[in-house]
Order: sequence, then C-alpha cells, then structure tokens
Amino acid sequence: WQIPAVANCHSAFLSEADRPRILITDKLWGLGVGLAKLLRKQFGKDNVILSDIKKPSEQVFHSGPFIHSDVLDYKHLREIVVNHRITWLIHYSAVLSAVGEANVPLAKAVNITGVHNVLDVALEHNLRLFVPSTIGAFGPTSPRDPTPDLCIQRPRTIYGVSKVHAELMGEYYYHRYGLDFRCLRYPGIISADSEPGGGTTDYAVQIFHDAIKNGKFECNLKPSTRLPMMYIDDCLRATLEFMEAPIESLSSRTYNINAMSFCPEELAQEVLKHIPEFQITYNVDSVRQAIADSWPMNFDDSNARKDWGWKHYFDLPQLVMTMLSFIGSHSR
Ligand code: AKB
Repeated sequence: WQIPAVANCHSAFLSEADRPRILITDKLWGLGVGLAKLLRKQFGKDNVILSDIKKPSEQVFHSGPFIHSDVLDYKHLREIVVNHRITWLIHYSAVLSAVGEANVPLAKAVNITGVHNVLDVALEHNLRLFVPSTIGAFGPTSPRDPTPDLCIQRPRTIYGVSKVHAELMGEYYYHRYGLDFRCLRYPGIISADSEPGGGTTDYAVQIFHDAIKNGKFECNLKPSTRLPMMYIDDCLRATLEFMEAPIESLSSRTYNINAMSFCPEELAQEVLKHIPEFQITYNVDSVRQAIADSWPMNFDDSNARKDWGWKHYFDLPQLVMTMLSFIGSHSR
C-alpha cells in the first residue's frame, strides 16, 4: 500500500516555459504552506509564490518565494500578477466559520470583496483561478446524508453565504467571460502541522495534540456530530490534480470532494486503540454545535471521481495512525 507523491501527473514533463507561475494568497491556517511545498516539487521552487498580510515564520520565509499581499488591495494584487508573470492564482484567504460569526464585517471584507478582487484580476490577466469552497456552503435545508454537488444551498453562517457567493460568481465569470474558474468544496481538513484556524471542524485536529500531551481531550461538539473529513495530503493532491485536469474532462466548475465521515465518539474510539488511557469529555459550544448541525454529515463526491479521477488514500484508521505518529515524533 503506497501513496503516490503526486498522482495523475499531467505536468511531470513540462518544459520551464510551459510550467504555471503560481500565486497562493494567504496561508489559510497552514494549508497554503503545504500546497506550496507540493506545487514547488511539481513545478519548481521559484514558480510558486506564497503571500500573506502577516510576516511568515523563518521556516516558511526560507522555503521559497514569499511576498506581502493584501487581497483587499486590488492594485497591489494586479502589480504582483504582472511583475511575477502569474498564470495560476490559488485564493486561500478566508475567514472560517466560527471566527466569521464573531466578526461578520471582517468575513464580508475578506470572503466577498477579496473574491471580487481575485475574480477581476484573474479575468484581466487570463489566469486559471482556484477558490476553495466548503461543506459550510450548505445549510439546514440541504440534503445532509449524502449531500450532492447540486442541491439547495441556504447556509446560515456568513462563511457559508460568502462561499456560495464565490461559487456562483466564479461560475458566472466562466459562463459569461470564459474565465477558467475551478472550485472544490473541501470537507474538514485535518493536518498535524497547521494551527486550527477558527473553524467548526477544529476539534478533529486538536484532539490529537491533546491526546499526546495530556492523554485527554475536551470536545466542543456533541459525541454524535457527524461531519465529512479529509487528511491534508489527500486535500492538497486533489487540488493539484483538479488544477491540472484537462478542461474537457470537467462537466462542472464546482465539485464536492470527500474521504471519510465520522463523529467525535468514533474518532475517540480510534485514538483509544493507540493510547489506551485516552479520555474524551464534552463541553458543547452552542455556536459551533449549531453550525455543525446545519452542515452535511456525508458528502457525495461521485462527480469528481467520475470526471477527473479523484480518489482518497486516507481513511479513518490511516488518518489516526498518521496524525499520532507525526505529532508524537515532533513533540519529543
Ligand atoms: C470550518 O470548520 O469552518 C472549516 C470548513 C469545514 O470549511 N474547516
């Protein structure tokens, strides 16, 4: 059983001139750093520029090109695209669900105005544009088990509303102007080396850190709250494969992707297999619980599997084993 570093390598033999020049906006709580690493392996270190409004860590700064950029500053964004000959734009800047409810004006600015800016700059400079969406783009009136690509979307968080807006605007720019807009709806993403970023699915990252450090974890969602989830390596590989997918293979511009679906008590059971003294307790956060109760329990990603060959490699046992051994080896 071996996970390919990069599957479906459409770009493996591209000459330097044909390689994309990629700008990643924001680190999206560390996802951007992981994606930059993968894309640099594929397209060369200098062809992938990471950007943020915040100063990066020394490690990120020295791992490849990094520049300051603010997605709310259209002129500066355009300057970067021109000066660095950007051809792909990966727009990771976003305020996540729980933080968005605590700061609606910030979420509106970053998640709506920011998306308008990247759409316009991508159109103006003929870029391939990737904007992630999320399970949060669905709401209580959507079918929840499973949730298909196309169904009612009436989310009740500013995060979800802004993501539906991004999906629709991107598709509008595609149909109206031919913009090569691509969007994947991510489930909760689980990664050992990124900090939780104010999301509702954060518990599924924190549990591993606390289990290793303290042997116990206090969960802010109810034991039976089922949500779709994915290990970061699968998510980043999906993003690369989707960006490389030939245009004629795409029957849509927005796809669900999924790997597994679990609830806190099932995750805790799996952790217990590795740490027999592990204990989980529950102290429910009503805001996060209400959000989770309105989201999909399971995600139907059959169109992504059919159209561009999406497949996941990490299931729940594999995920738990990987997270515990990664965090364990870094905490010694
Ligand atoms: C969040 O919980 O807000 C995010 C997401 C599912 O989009 N992780």
